Amino acid sequence: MDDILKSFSLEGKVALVTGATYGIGFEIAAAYARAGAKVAVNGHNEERLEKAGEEYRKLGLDVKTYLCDVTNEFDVDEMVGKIREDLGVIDILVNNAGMIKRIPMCEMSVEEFREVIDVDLTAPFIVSKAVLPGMIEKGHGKIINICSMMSELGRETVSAYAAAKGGLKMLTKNIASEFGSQNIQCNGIGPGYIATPQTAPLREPQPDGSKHPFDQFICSRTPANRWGTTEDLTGPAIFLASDASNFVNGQILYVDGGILGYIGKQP
Ligand code: NAP
Ligand code: GCO
Repeated sequence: MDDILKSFSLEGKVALVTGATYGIGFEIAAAYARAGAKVAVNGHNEERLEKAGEEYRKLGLDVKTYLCDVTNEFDVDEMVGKIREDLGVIDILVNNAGMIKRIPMCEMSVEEFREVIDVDLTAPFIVSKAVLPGMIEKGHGKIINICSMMSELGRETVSAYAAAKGGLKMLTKNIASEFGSQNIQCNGIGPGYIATPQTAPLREPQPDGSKHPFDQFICSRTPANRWGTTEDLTGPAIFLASDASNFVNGQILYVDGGILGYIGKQP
């Protein structure tokens, strides 16, 4: 029994979580620190990163913060080098940093489309490329890409986001294919609709105090009948970072309260 539980431990592992100043990234980084990992927390806004550092300290968690825009290859390489000096070679990477633009496709400029692709798809390529040599050297590694319902489903107004998250699913499978023989596992987590700042505009109550129509829509599409919490993602994130998942590779683990398995409420 003890051995089984030990296989879920992250004791002594070095983890980098991108975009961990709040939301899903913050919760995963905190969970990794609690599970024994030495955690590098990334963000691209100095003020928010400092504030997040204080939040982690208040929780009694000893993490190190790294300011870097993950779309900039030069800065990412520098950050990964700095983490190596401070904490050691990275064992676990979570590509979590992300953004969304909700704009009808014909009104979206190509610059806006490219910006979303850059953060949500190109950045995971850049950061994975920067950590892979260390993982190969060390003889093992875990890369976890934060995908989405939009890795499988479309919806009005999120063309760039869906294109990026669909691409991220395939980047996940490709990293698994290319580096699996070197004992590196790359998997994705596909969160359902999770209550974070990213989804706050979809949950704001109406002026008359009633639920936002999108909020009602999501609850009705989710067999669990609620939004997910950031805590709902921590168990799966620990599993995919730990030795307990050493033969799991190229998979997307959907943590969605059942959305993808559900045809929808009968009328
Ligand atoms: P969020 O609340 O908007 O947080 C996004 C994080 O990414 C922040 O820490 C932000 O930090 C960081 N970030 C954005 N651009 C960055 C950049 N260029 N370089 C470094 N950091 C950057 O989002 P969330 O809801 O927690 O989502 C986290 C991830 O899960 C995203 O990839 C998102 O697409 C995905 N996801 C979310 C949901 C959901 O329902 N919430 C569902 C499925 C998937 P700073 O702005 O402080 O730098
Ligand atoms: C939206 C949402 C999403 C979710 C998430 C679903 O506008 O539809 O913001 O796309 O955040 O990615 O898994």
